[in-house]
Amino acid sequence: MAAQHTILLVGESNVGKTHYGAQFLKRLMVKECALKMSGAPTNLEAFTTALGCLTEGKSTDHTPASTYVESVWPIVDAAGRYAELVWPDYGGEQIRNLVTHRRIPATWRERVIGATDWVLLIRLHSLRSEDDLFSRPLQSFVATESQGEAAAAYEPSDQARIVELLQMLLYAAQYQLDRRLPKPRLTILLSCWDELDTTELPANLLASRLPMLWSFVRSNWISPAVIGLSALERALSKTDADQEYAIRGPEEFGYVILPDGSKNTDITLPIQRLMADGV
Ligand SMILES: Nc1nc2c(ncn2[C@@H]2O[C@H](COP(=O)(O)OP(=O)(O)OP(=O)(O)O)[C@@H](O)[C@H]2O)c(=O)[nH]1
Ligand SMILES: [Mg+2]
Repeated sequence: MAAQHTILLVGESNVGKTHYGAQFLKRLMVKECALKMSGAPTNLEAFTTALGCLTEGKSTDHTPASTYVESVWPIVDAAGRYAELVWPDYGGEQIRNLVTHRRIPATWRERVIGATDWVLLIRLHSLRSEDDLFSRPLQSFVATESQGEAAAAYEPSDQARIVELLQMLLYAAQYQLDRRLPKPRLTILLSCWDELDTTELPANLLASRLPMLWSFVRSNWISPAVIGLSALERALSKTDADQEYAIRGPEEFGYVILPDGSKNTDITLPIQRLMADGV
């Protein structure tokens, strides 16, 4: 029986889920990459608009909040391992709502339980870097508390929200947290890497920018992978076509920064690694 890799692709709105899906699919269809399409993919509608826009050198729209679709891509890796990759596309608000409403709808619970691998997309550039006890004098915290309204206005920091999200997903899937988890494997993709303008290793950057999240991840997973992802390589506009894109084709753009810091234009590698490690 073919291994089924159902990816729990988790990312809030605007992190790059749709563009990564479309670029990944395009690579599978036309390019030399570690993974090859080995049959007819189904349910491509989710990505056809995005593919059309990218071919013209434009970026595509935000996915409607209520949309949830899964596309199934039969793939083989270089060693001949076959898998069905189940790749979702959905409006990222659904992820934000899990945490805000502190409730996991049955549909999402099933997805969490059914997933073989978790891939979390984080766009560091659009996260707020918070003041905390280490960057602000203690008095300022006392001052806020005494204002009385602080409790009502309280909003968790971005990294606290992501930790909360992971805790909710782990709880929904009923994983025991008394020891570190080998499965589901966790891959963190730092998306839109081109915006960050850094030469740091992905894991080091995550550790320095979101230390609490990194500490949570490391204490709960045996070998989390942190990979930089630039699915587009550069910012695209929705209206002004990027000529180079249109001429060379979107598959000529995009790269990943692997955990050891090496850059590779094969954006299918984060998923190829999951297949190589076995199910
Ligand atoms: N610079 C840069 N921008 C990117 C990259 N990938 C995506 N973007 C931009 O980031 C924005 C969000 O990308 P989407 O793929 O629509 O994000 P999403 O996660 O699908 O968002 P929702 O559909 O709202 O859940 C778009 O304006 C993209 O053009 C990248 O690799 N580099
Ligand atoms: Mg989208």
